[in-house]
Parts: sequence; C-alpha cells; structure tokens
Amino acid sequence: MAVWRVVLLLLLTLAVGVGWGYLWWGREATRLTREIAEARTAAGGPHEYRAEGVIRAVLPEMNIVVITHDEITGYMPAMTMGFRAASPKIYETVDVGDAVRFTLRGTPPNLALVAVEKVTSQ
Ligand SMILES: [Cu+2]
Repeated sequence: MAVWRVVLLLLLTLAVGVGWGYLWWGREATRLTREIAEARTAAGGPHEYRAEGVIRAVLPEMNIVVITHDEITGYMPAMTMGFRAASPKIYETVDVGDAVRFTLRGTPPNLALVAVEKVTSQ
C-alpha cells in the first residue's frame, strides 16, 4: 500500500472518530442540561408560598418578623418562627397580635416575607 493511502486512511479514521466524539458529547451536553433543569425544578428554584398566622414580634433591627403560622402547604408544618422581611415597609404594616395572611418568596430555605396583609376578623 502506498504511504499516502495509509496516511489518508489514518486521517479518515481520526476524522470519523473525532466527529463521533463531538456528536456524542453534544448529545451528552444536551442530556445534562436537561437533567440539571429538571433537578432544579424538583429540588428548588424560586418558590412562592402563602399562609396565615399571627404576628408575635416585629424586630426591624434584626430584620425579622416572628409569626406563629399555620401549615405552609408543601413546605412546613405549623410553628412559630422568624421570617426575614424583603423590605422595611413590611414592618410598618404589621403590629404584634395581628392576624395576617402573608407571602414568602425565594429558594427554600432562603425565603423572605414579601407581602403581609391583615386578616379582618368577622
Ligand atoms: Cu415555619
């Protein structure tokens, strides 16, 4: 076999190999991207939760509002805990003892209180 034929054959083999490698990698990358997106959706990503509770303490200096809350569906059972307020305006709208309906937003467990509205008792 002529030398140029051997060289050509080697180059072709190499080209095919690299080509398949790229194709395989491309498929892998696509699959990984999809899996990461699915895992993010399942495990976390920004969520929004709504619940009701009673304000127990308002601590602007600690950036915390303590609320005894009902069960937060899909997140946590009823308990008393502190929530970080997303904005200082939150503190102006609530007082200790208020029954409230509130909204949490963020990626669990890093959630912030983004809205609080008083529930008027009938
Ligand atoms: Cu809680």
